[in-house]
Amino acid sequence: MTELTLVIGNKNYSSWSLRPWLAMKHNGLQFKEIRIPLYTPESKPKLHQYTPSGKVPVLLHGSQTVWESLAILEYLAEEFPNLHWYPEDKTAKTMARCISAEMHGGFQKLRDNMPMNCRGKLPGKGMAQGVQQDIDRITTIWRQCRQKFGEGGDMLFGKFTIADAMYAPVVMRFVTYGVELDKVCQDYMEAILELRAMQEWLKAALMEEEVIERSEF
Ligand SMILES: N[C@@H](CCC(=O)N[C@@H](CS)C(=O)NCC(=O)O)C(=O)O
Repeated sequence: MTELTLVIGNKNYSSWSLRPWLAMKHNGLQFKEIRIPLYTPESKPKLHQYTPSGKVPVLLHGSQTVWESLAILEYLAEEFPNLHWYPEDKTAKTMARCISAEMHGGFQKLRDNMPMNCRGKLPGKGMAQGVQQDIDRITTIWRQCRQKFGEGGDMLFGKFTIADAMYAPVVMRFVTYGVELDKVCQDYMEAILELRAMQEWLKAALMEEEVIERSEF
């Protein structure tokens, strides 16, 4: 099999890196990992060695270079169709695609004001104008998915899909900033946190020592 390499940033901070990493680990794909600490004087030249966008994540697969987290996940779903990436049911799959795209392109207030910081314990911080609206929309999505499609497992569509990978960094944000949620959302968050692959990511994140000032309060 052609080797897969995933280039990622700091595990404590890089929310976009977490998405494909989690899906690949959860699906049991073997891959090499290159970690580039972000926002240092050396970061950009190193990133540009691998990707034209100068950002992580980036997947290297034979002669293919794939950047943008959602494009990487879609690429993997095409390359490895025997693994589980999306729900089988067409309505559920369409919903999974829509909410993954909504995450990829949206929730800017939440992303700006509650940066992922796995080590951080910052309850009450980050609740700037507009953040609550993002939280309300995300929790509405989670409740709808769990209620309509969640049978057969603890994930948004029962079994783990790309949509769960896309929302996993939001779970980390809600933990770090102590966002209070209803039971359906709380149970979903706990299920994400208990995933073996998520535990592996968090263990490594907690061992990192780099501090990215722009992601700290
Ligand atoms: N839309 C991109 C976002 C990628 C992104 O912003 N990555 C951040 C890290 S989480 C990055 O590489 N920052 C380094 C930089 O901009 O120098 C994706 O989905 O992959």
